[in-house]
Amino acid sequence: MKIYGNLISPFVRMTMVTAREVGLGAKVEHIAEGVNPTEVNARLAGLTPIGKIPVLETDHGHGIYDSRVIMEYLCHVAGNSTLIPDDGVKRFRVLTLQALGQGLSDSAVAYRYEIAARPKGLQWTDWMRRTETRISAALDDLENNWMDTLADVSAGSIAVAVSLGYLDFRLGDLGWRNGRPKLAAWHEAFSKRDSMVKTALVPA
Ligand SMILES: N[C@@H](CCC(=O)N[C@@H](CS)C(=O)NCC(=O)O)C(=O)O
Repeated sequence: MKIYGNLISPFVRMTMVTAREVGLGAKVEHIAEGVNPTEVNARLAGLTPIGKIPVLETDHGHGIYDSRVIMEYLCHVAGNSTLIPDDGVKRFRVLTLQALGQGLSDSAVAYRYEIAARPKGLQWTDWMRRTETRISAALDDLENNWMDTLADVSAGSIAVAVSLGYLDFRLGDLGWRNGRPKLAAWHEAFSKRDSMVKTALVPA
């Protein structure tokens, strides 16, 4: 199977970390593929009409997206039931933590597009301020309410760890660690996992 997309995309990196965590690192071929929000990527068009990365191409040639579904697919193929637990209470805590981590990346990527891609005269400052408060609220929630669930390696903790790495890479000025010592310490420890080290972003 193949996963298309650049590791700078937090969503792509989440799937590549997951592949390694479930023991499929050697079975997944990573194909670096960039996307531009204003252009169609013809190489991805046959796999996804949405045109976002990541996309997984199965050995049967089917496209699977988005990152949440790819993460679940990788767990399914590997027969792994720890990253997305079966047990009801744990399962929905983990899935909600995953949604929180991915929501953080959604906001951070959109904010980055606003700064780096949108023509200066069209930037929407009220939206940017609202997005900053959304990111801040997500980080506070992680610090105050999720440390117990983050203690387990799961689809949720992967999504959060990768999103925090993306904030470091693209939005370092936000200073996400300030006032969030538990989250900062957790991220430092999680980032030492082999799956994170092998997919780490190298500053340009
Ligand atoms: N919900 C999607 C989001 C994926 C996404 O936003 N990917 C970005 C790169 S980080 C993208 O492909 N952007 C191109 C575009 O918006 O056209 C997922 O979880 O996979």
